[in-house]
Amino acid sequence: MINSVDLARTARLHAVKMVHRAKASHIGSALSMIDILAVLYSGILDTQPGRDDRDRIIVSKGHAAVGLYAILAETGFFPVEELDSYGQPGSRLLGHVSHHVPGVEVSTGSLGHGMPIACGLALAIKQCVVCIVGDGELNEGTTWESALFAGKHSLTNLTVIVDHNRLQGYGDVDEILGLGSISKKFAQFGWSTVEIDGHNHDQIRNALATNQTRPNLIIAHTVKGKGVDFMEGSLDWHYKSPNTEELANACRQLEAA
Ligand SMILES: Cc1ncc(C[n+]2csc(CCOP(=O)(O)OP(=O)(O)O)c2C)c(N)n1
Ligand SMILES: [Mg+2]
Repeated sequence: MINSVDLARTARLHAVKMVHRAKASHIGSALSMIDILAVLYSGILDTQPGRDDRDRIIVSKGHAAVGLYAILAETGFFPVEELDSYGQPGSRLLGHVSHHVPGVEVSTGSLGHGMPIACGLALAIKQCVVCIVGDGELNEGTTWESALFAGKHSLTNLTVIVDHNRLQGYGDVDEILGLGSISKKFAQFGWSTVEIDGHNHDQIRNALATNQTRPNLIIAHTVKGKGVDFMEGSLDWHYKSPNTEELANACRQLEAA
């Protein structure tokens, strides 16, 4: 079993360096979900590529690709050195999640596609299917068609984790198109729901470990930009890239964590 706390810290450091080097966006989105990914890839699921009976993880919020790439490299899917090529011409590490990268099940980035694919997979196979979606992403109409479908087919091998950081690309999720109670809505569609601290690894593990009798929705309360004080809860870091000084400051904080 990999130590998920160490994995998350290392992945955060890679992620800030990658977006700095590539002058890329979405660091806040990546830092928001890295704890969830670190637990998922710490050995509790069997995600080894090439085996038909592997568990599947779909990161639907594909704009947060640096977080996933850092975790996949650190857990042996491809060499860690390759992370340096992120966003460079010819690299397979593109700005959004690409299935050309070892370990990635589905290319994502156009929001609203991961959940329907996860539902179809969960209907077709017996293994666990876990899908991470953004809270702004829940505004996509496909969310609600998928929720209805999963409830109707009692997809007990399906878990959807909402990265509930309360921000999307241009503002506050509740102000832009409020979701009301996500939990009550999914319960109405036949799901079991649980709310957790999305940065607490024990809570993430426990929310996944339950014996499911229905599709499982985990509402993970998170902080966009988690781990770097000037990025936490700030909309700026959806699109901004850290300059050299900001990178040094971020690395100091993450190394000391
Ligand atoms: C279909 C579609 N519409 C718009 C976008 C542009 N876009 C990229 S990220 C984003 C906000 C996503 O917010 P959220 O799901 O809350 O993710 P977070 O970054 O907060 O984790 C938007 C609107 C997109 N990628 N796909
Ligand atoms: Mg969000």
